[in-house]
Amino acid sequence: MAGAQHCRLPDGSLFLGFDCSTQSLKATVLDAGLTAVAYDSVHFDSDLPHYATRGGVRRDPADPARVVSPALMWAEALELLLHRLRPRLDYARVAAVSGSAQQHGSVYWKEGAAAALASLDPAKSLAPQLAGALATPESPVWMDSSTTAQCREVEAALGGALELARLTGCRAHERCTGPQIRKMYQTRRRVYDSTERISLVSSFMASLLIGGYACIDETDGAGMNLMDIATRDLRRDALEATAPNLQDKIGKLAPAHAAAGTLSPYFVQRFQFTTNCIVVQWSGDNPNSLAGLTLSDPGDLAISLGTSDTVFGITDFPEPSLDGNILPNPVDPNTYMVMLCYKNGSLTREDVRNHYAEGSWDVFNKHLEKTPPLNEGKLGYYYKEPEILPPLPAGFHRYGFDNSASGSLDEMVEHNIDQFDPPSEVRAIIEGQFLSMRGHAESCGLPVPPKRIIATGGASSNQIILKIMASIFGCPVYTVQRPDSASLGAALRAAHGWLCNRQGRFLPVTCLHSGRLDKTSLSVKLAAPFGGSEKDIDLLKKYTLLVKKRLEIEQKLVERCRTAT
Ligand code: XUL
Repeated sequence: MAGAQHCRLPDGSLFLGFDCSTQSLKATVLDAGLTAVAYDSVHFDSDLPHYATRGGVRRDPADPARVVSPALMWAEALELLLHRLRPRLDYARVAAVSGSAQQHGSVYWKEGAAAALASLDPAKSLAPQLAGALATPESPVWMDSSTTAQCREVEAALGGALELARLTGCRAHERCTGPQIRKMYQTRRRVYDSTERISLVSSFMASLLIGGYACIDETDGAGMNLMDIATRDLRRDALEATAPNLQDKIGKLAPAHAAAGTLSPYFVQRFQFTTNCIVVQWSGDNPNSLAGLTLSDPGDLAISLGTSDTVFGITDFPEPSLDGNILPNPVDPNTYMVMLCYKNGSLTREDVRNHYAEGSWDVFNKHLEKTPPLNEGKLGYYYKEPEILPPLPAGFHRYGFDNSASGSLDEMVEHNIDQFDPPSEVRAIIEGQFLSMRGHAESCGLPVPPKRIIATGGASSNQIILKIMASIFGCPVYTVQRPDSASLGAALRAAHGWLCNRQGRFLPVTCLHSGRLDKTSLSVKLAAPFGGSEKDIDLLKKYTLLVKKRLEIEQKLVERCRTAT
């Protein structure tokens, strides 16, 4: 057992966690008692307008499936955020820094970049010094869906989609880094050949902080289709199926709790950190959320409502599936996280709000309140972006049922509807998203009904949405004190990594808060109970039927799309 003494963080120390998400860079600072003492953010579109992003990304007008972000924007945001926090934060007290980043995105460092990273001048701004260090200024990000051909090639080379999922944790999805790298190799050979190192967004940010190439961590590494999910080493067959000479460009992988290095002289001198401040491996945003939500029981389900919506839980025995992604747990090397990812999250909810609720969340909520559960048999599929789960092109599909109250799946016959009345549109997107999550969570082995859901992300502050979630999943819904669990998780991981580094061995993350979680900023609170009355159970049964119907229709849409292409 880890003695309490081993688990103590030094009095007065601080732990800084970043989250480089699609639309912003955020930071949360925890003190030694795990209380959040500072928070700030940089919004890419509005704070850094010279990068001309919308929602943090740029779309190629000639090919809307291609979605990229300028990597230098993330570097500039890092520096700006450190300036913003400075008046409230004594950087000399920061013992460790870690971070979270959108998963899958890839940054291509040009030959000679390692030297540029190691010799940054603290008298000058960061981003301009790195302008010449990238083989391409634009990084493909997780929203990119332009690599279908490469996905099929990688799957075919490794024995098919399910076999690839068994070997690497997930089938080839367009956003996965391996297929993205393959496309770079096939279509921009010069960029690929002049690349000395490929970072994920997470390891790119860690590299900036240590002034040298940081390893990709094993958890975010699982989103590449290149790592063996059992051994956590790069797979030679997957590397060869992706692009030549790839192993050296990816480098070694490291556990998420490991130290990537110490903070580089650039940050020490520019912001007065101490020279022994360590940088703990950065990881993906979903794994960091898992840490920030303190998920520890396989009966817990987390739902993150952000730019992407994700659903995840912990398992000891991961089952490969075509729907879900399997990743090593970032704070427990013995367990895994299983995750579903939807591309149509907050931006699509906002789109429906703009069209059917006068652009106002108040009106959106009123619509939710005045429409009955089950939406009088109206079911909607809203894909503003090409969807990942199920793989479908952009488009909205609406159905009504001739016999929705019959209680039998066969008797529920759907018919197309062009448009619902505005309140029903609003209920249809919210119910539809949760019905889909419930159905797909079940099919990849996540607990349904869960013991409890912990909700996070922007929309988790909406009580009415959480009530609907509780009714559809049949369990209570909890929230954390702040919706940004990813940067909170990163700050917690900074503390965890610091402790493991200090002790020279792995210690369970729970030893940081054992018996006193309620007194920390990581505590959860009940936001929407599940009543369990006869009425609630009856409604749950009806939702159960609707989940099946929804997946059945979804399958038909996928088939129709497959035969059309
Ligand atoms: C997960 C995924 C998204 C991004 C969003 O596989 O692609 O959730 O991590 O930042």
